[in-house]
Order: sequence, then structure tokens, then C-alpha cells
Amino acid sequence: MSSAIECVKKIIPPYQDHLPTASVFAPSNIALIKYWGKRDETINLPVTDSISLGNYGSQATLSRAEQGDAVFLNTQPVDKHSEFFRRAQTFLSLFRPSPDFYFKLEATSNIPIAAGLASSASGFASITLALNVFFNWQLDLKALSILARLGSGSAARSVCPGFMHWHKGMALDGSDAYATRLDVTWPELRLGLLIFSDKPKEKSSRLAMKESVYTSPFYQVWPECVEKDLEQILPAIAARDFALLGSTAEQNALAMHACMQTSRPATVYTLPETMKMMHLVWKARRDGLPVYFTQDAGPNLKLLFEAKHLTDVKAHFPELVEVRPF
Ligand code: 2P0
Repeated sequence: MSSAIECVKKIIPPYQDHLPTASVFAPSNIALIKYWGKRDETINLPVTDSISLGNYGSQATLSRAEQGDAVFLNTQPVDKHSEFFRRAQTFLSLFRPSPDFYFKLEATSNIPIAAGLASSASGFASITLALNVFFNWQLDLKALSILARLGSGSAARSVCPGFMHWHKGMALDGSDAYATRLDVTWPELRLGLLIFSDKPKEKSSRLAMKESVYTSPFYQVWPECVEKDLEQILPAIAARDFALLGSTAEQNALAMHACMQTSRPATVYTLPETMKMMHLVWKARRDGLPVYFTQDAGPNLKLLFEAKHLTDVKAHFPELVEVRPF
């Protein structure tokens, strides 16, 4: 088993100098084939591959601080005792040229408030990309994806916009567990956010996925499910086959939730409103409207549809927030 710091040492060049400041954007991402479960919890190595689509995101601005690390989120100082500060500081500590080198991190996000989009992914990816500029490492996307993964698994998929494929890899040190960009643009593809709950989740996805791995009887078949879903979704993306993309993503999300709902203790992010919306999606589909959903570690749904159906989708879901990934 490797530690995060050992992984970093293999990748970054020796320290020479740094710029006064560096500021870089990274997209958030929504998984169409989910990452659920780790084969190594220390350096976030996944059990399976996953596929995502980038969207809104975060900007990280780095500079050197004189007296201790300082973190700002949307211009407000972040409490040094908060989980957010602790995770940012733990990550930045992997890259300190010396123990008395401190960072000022200013993070801003254009993710709509309470939109239920994973922000840790774009957060850690944007910090990684900013570090690359700040220290002039000139790393390639593979190396940057590996470094971002050390902050949060899904951040491996946030170093680029568009479709990303995070490969599970085999190596114990995670050197082959990184994301690559799929060379496909799909300008007609739309995501729709259906936000009906903005309460912070009671259980982190990190803990929920760990409990699934160790206790859910359904987790035994999850890797096999993902393999089959990958065999369907990769050609669907290449051929821009919307029905196959949507149906595979929807099925994969339901299978992930089956794993977490059958773990002990059970994790149920789904609320009555979630079920109501799922039934509305299925009804709309029976009535001929090609719309599908995916659901992450929370109650809100994300819809998948094509631009030509926006008016009809909005008629069924007036509260929908439209996202254009391309
Ligand atoms: C995903 N999720 O593929 C899945 C679907 C949540 C549901 O990746 O422990 O915050 O930092 O590696 O990346 C959320 O997990 O977990 C996630 P860590 P992360 O998007």
C-alpha cells in the first residue's frame, strides 16, 4: 500500500521556485457510470471504472501565505476548524516545499447554490491544476488526474471538461488509476438539475461507499454490473446513441442505490420527492419523451435529455435548471 505523499513524490519535480499567484478553473462532473467503492482508501483507488460528464465548476487561486495556511470560499474566510478547511489543508500539505511554506487558497464556485453537484471533485481538481501552474511543474493530464484523485476520488475526472473515463487500474501505487478524456463532443446533450432538497447530507458518500463495500450483499455483483454498463455506454457515447446512454446511466444509478440501501446500516438518500420525480420521468418516457435520470449520493435527480426536447421536458419539470455540458 502506498501513502499519498509517496505517490506525490513519484510525480512532482524537485522544488525550484513558484509564481506570485496562479488561478485555474476545473469543472465539476456528474457520473453516468458511478464510482462506488474503493480498493484502497488511503489513495482513493476505485473498485471499478467510471464515466462522467463535466459541467459547472470551481476556480482555485493560490499564492503563498506568511503565517499559516488561509482558505477562502467565495471570498469568505473558511473556519480553520471546519471539515472543508481540514481537507483542503491535508491536501495542500502533500505539496509543501518545506514545513514553513504556507498557502493562501481562494476558491470560488459557479455551481448554482444547493444544486447538488459534487463540489469536492472540482475543488480538488482546481487546486491541483493551480498547483501545477504555481510551481511550474508542467505535468500532463494523466499526472494531474492522479494527484487530484488523492484529494477526492471523483476529482480524478474533473481535470478536463466533457466526457471523462476514470480507469480503475491495477497497480498498488495508483499509477494507472487516472481519467482520460473521451474524444466526443455532443452539443445537443443536456443535463437538467431537479433540486428539491438542499439539506446537508447526514452521511458522507465516503462513509456510505465504505459501508456498501463491506456489508452489502449486492456489492458482490456491482463490479460485474459496471463492466456490462461500460460495454454499453462507451459505444453509446461514441455513436451519440441517446437512448442507450440514458437507459444505461439510469440503470447504473439505480444499481448503485440498491447497493447502498442494502448495506448495514442502510444508506437511503432517496426521499419521497425523489421517488415522485422518478415516476414522473418513467411516465414521460412511456408517453414518448426521451428523458432519463441519474442520482448521486443525495436525494436530487439529474435529468438527461436532448436540446430538441427542452420545451417538453420543461413542461413536465418546470423547476428544472438546464446545464449545457458542451
Ligand atoms: C460518483 N460519487 O461517481 C459517485 C456517485 C457519489 C455518488 O464520487 O471518498 O467525494 O473523496 O473518493 O469522490 C462521491 O465520492 O469520494 C462520488 P472520495 P467522492 O460521482
